[in-house]
Amino acid sequence: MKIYFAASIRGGRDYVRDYKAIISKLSIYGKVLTEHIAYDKLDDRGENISDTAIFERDTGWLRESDIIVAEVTQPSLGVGYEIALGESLGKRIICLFKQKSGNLSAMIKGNRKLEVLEYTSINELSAKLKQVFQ
Ligand code: 6IA
Repeated sequence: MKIYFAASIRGGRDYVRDYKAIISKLSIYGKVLTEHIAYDKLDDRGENISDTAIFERDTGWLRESDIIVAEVTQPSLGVGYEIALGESLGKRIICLFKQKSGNLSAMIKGNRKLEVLEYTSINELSAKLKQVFQ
């Protein structure tokens, strides 16, 4: 099972600790193609990669993934784009939204093709992910 995990990068990094915990939970069920999303300092990786290369690489991984899990609490243009691309490719898409963090966009909440899982803690989310993957 190849899992494409999407989460905010330039949209803001307020929830990076949650991203880390979510990736660790997802790893139980398959190979997370995008583990770098949880790196504390993406800019310090020393990786000399252009935005074009990031786009080509990430959309390539998205195409080869079996499922997309998008953390949508922090609004991100890139994550929104990845969700729409995944939908157009017919992928199963799970959106994770941390409750009490504002109101989720109607473009996500209102799309019946997306599965939205709301959570307040990683333990709670962990149980919900178990149901998704089993
Ligand atoms: O608009 P955002 O930056 O918040 O979009 C985040 C989403 O786009 C993530 O789900 C990623 O899959 C993808 N993405 C955007 N920027 C990067 C990135 N930058 N690396 C990997 N994926 C990305 C790294 C910059 C670093 C080498 C300096």
